[in-house]
Amino acid sequence: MRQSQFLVPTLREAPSDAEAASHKLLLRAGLARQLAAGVYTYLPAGRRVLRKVEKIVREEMDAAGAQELLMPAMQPAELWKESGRYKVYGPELIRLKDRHDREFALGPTHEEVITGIARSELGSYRQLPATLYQIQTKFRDEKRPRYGLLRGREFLMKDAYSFDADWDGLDRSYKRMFDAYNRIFSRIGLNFRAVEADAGSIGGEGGTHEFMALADIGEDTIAACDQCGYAANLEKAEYGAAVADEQRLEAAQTAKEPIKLHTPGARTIDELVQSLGLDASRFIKTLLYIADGKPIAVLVRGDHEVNEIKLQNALGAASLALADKETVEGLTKAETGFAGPVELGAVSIMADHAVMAMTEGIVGANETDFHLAEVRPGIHFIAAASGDYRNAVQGDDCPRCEAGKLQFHRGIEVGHVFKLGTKYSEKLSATFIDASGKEKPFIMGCYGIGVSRLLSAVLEQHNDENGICWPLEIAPFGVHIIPVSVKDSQQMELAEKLYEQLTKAGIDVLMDDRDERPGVKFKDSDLIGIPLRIVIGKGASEGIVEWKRRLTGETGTATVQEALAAAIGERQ
Ligand code: 9G3
Repeated sequence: MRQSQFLVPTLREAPSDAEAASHKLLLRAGLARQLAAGVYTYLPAGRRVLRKVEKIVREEMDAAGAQELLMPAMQPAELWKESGRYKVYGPELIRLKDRHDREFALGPTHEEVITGIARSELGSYRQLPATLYQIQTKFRDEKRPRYGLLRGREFLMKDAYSFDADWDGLDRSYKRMFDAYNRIFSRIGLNFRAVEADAGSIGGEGGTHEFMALADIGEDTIAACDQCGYAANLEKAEYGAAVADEQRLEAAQTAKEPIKLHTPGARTIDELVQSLGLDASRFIKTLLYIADGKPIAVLVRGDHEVNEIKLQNALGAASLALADKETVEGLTKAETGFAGPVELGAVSIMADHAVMAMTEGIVGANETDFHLAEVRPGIHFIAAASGDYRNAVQGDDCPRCEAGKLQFHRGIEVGHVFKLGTKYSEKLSATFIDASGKEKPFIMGCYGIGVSRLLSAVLEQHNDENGICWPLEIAPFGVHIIPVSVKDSQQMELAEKLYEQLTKAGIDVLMDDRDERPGVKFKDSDLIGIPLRIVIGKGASEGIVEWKRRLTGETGTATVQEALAAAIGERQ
């Protein structure tokens, strides 16, 4: 490709509203342009990268035995009403009416559509297992689209769906997809972790993993063990259970009455730490929630935070929210900030393991401006349940191995695999006839990769102060040929010869044949980030060229033959 004809409009500066590094590079390197909030045009260089990502995805999906199909973006509302999700999703689901006033949704995902296809086309167990996938545009009307392609409203997703006759089959399909994901992200050159995750709204019975690209801009927090392979989204991350120390047990025998402390205006842990000069871990926080309409008191240690996803899963509650001010004052007979578990009346108490492992703690006195000290869990209050209701913290013991400690990382979710079970096949009565002639619901799994988000995740991880450093496998071009002076016929002759031979060898080449100052060409080349640059300059008369590796900055001179061999040797 000749750069004088190639549309790759580079920018000196990114627009001020672009905050994330990947968003700035997306625009500055001429990869994409915003059409509307969260809606992007992929310019030729960006499209080339996407196609290479898709190629890798297809190769690994096909190798894993999945079959590619393509489903519509326009989905009849009936299917979503049948699955019960039409009313579950609010403004995020883009709805429209056709000319006959029939209701449609622009597909944010395709569980309903694919289950409908299985229902009518996969009638017999002989056709199972079947895994079908597509690479297709998704629509989700995000309230706050941001960071370029990281959170868009129209984006490219590979979504796959597996259909098995039984759970063992699903486990096999899930593992095949899981392994394919590892190969895809490794080939793309991403620094990623597969983490245990919470199934969230999609539900499903059997577990789920997220594939996280490590990046500070990532919205998710990962807790990963520094010794073994354990890694989980913080939503779900467990930790080595705190053990009730021995002295706590015998101390329980000598329990005295709690001591009342006057703590005027000290409502938060920080204020209490300030006024009493004690570490946050000496306190017990009491948070009042309403779960499915019922008040509950949740206790966590002062230096911990409640994990509402774990709490909601533990309760099996459909709805969970913090109680409002009036409710708290009604239940505790005190202003907010003084709630405690001692004589709290009919409210059931759920205490995190770490609280039950405390010998004694300081709690709200259920009296404005007062707290109670030397409160003994299990003596001065009884917990209806104790469990893992808190977020793991850095340095927690690993839940899987003895020696490891949990370290936190930020991550961008680029993949998500789910065991759905019969959640959709039952709702849509999608069944097959099993070997004994009985009708059975499919056991399903679903597997997504954010293809366009992946492009931005790679940009977040592969850049430096001069621009992008594309991994070779997905770079828009493999080699960037730069003649220093297009007016010099010797240089251009050599450049053309090199261009022709590299192209013939099947390498994507961009030739900067623009009549621009060398400095401008080199700056653009660093920004666009093509892995190998070959400069044709003064040495052209002796057939000598200069090369530079974008990632390492390593440079050298070589004959044309050597340059050819080097470029072809590491072919994309
Ligand atoms: C909706 C809207 C947004 C959504 C969904 C439905 C996320 C929705 C979860 C999934 C699960 C998997 C197949 C590929 C992998 C992910 N956001 N999810 O179901 F109506 Cl507006 O999409 N789907």
